Amino acid sequence: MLGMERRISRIGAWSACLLAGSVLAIGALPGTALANDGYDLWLAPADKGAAAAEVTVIGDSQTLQLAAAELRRDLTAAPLPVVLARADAPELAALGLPTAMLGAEGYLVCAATVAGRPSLLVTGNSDTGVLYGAFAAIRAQKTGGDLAKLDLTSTPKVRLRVLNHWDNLDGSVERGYAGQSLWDWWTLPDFKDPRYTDYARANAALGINGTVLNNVNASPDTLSAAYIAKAAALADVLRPWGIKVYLSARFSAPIELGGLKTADPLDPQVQAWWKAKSDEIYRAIPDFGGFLVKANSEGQPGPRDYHRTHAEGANMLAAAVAPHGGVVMWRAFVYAETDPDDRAKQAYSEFKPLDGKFADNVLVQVKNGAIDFQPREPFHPLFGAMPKTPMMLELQITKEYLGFATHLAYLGPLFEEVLEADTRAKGKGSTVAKVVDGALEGHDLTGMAGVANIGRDRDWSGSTFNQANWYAFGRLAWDPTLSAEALAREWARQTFGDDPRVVDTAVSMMMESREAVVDYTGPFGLAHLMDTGHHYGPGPWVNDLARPEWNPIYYHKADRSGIGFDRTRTGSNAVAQYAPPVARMLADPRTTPETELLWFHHLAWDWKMKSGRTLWQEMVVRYDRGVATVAHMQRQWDGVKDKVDAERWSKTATYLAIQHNEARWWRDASLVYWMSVNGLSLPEGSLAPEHDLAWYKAQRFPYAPGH
Ligand code: GCV
Repeated sequence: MLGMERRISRIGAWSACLLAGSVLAIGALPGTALANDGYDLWLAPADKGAAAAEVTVIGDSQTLQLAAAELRRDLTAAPLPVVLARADAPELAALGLPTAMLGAEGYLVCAATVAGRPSLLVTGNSDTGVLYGAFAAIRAQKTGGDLAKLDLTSTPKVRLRVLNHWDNLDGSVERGYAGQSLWDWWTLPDFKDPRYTDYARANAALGINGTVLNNVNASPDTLSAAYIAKAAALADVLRPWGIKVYLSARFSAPIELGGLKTADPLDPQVQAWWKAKSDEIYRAIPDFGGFLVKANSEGQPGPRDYHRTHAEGANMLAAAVAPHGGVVMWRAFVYAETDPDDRAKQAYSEFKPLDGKFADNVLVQVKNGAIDFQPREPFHPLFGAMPKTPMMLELQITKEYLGFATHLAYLGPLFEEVLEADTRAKGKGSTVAKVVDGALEGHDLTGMAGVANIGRDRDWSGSTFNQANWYAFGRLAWDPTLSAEALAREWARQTFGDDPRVVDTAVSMMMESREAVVDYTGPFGLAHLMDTGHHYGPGPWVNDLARPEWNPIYYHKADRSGIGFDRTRTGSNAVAQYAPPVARMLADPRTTPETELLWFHHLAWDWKMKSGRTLWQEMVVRYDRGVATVAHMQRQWDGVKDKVDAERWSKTATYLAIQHNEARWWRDASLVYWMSVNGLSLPEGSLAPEHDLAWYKAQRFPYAPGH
């Protein structure tokens, strides 16, 4: 096994204004032969040879000037001079533009006569809205839009579009695979690395408007005066780009930092400590967004330590930030050995009864699935189950369970799958997207969080294609109804240029990549089969960890007679946590989607699949398909060697080779283990696993990143 040893190692449909003018030539992206380290992300500068746009700014703000600079650099051959102005500028009054419906952050880009001059107008109700409009115009041009016909109107569907950095104060990043933390806490607040500005630009281009700077497994020191000053320095850099800073708060900080004897949320001294701490933060960061909290999960302190509820804990913090307009994002990722029956049920059991008990400025932040960011999970049953509470969706952009930075896995389809899932909470069409964007229950406070895959690597995300996952998250947070495939195409054009062969190839690879990972790591709803701690590589045999729900055997329950977790009435009855039509569908293996079969059912190895094959035969087919898809991606990438700069092409090719080896490793290790349990042999013609089970069990990865 080669690679392994080496590394033991929407735009609103309404048209706002009429466009006049001639058809434009679209500026081609630069030639692709030169080395490219991927630093530019989706902001590759426009062709230097093309005429830069003439840009006029009406109004005076740093944000408007930044928007103008973006357009001057990256919009080329504009048919009209570009005018940037907030909608309340007197020069726009006579135009009667329908800007009221843009809200606080939306934008409008269209042809208009401004101060007697035909112009391409970029406007919005805030400076940030104008900035988003500028980026939208550039994106439209780079993705083949005709500037002469540009008529863009868009308003974000989700209010808080937030990256969650799991970055520690020592510079390490939990589950980070792109180098050390971007934040150089040591040299902050004095030195503001220019990368902080580039980070802000990249996010603003997508509409991301918040960042939680530190790990949810938070150090209390984050809230010390010294670190508040460092966070304030970052906030100063990010502010002009429309990005607010948030902090993860350790629930026991009043004890560790404040010297109190308790962190009981009902204790007046504790409440006073958090209020004073919040006041202190807001003095340094007047637009501080608020707190993110992981409580009573994986050893973190929380209100349950004091026999208080999550709502009592969250509301205490919410009261501290409310006078300043802050919010609390309270995570529902909770599990403990105290609820042994089914880890997948615990968040619902603890949170559902609290619906209606949270303060107005609290969002409950829920992972896409009930376990933990597995390559495929059914949507979390809390979506649609807490109508009185704003439910924030948490997605993982960093690929903890999908091959770290080395495996190519475009997560757009995973994100789309959960957003499109129908909770049936209020009848058909009650999608997770509608829960999250507030449409289903009329919530105004809405949010989406993505666990960042950003580090100090030159290419930011550890590989070129990983950048697409950051991109897709940001764009979906703006509009959860966008299509994963359209976003892949958008990203590929901005990343690789206009050549249709390269773009089509990249999109094709991306769109098959996630399902490949599902196939080779565990098909049909199998989950949590990875090795311990670092979560890299297979470990379906692991059965000796202290807590039952840490062991893969807890999740697959394979024995001689069958495999899968019975979550129906005869098992944990987790299906009952879903709305009745969904619960009915999932209660019967014949109506459960095959993609989630073993998540909900324990089935015999000879269960007849829709294909006519037995479950065991079909599992082998899927493992093989996963490996074959990676080989297909390799062939496709080989086909564009002459069309992509050598630097990005080679790194991607090498990573695909690693992925191919490791897909084979996952397949072989899994099959050899399943055979040791079920006593079956491989269907005729199947490749025998390369090693015996003992060999796979003996592999150790003490220096795997991100752990
Ligand atoms: C930040 C999983 C990860 C942990 C992570 C946790 C969480 O358990 O392995 O690293 O901790 O999820 O989301 O809090």
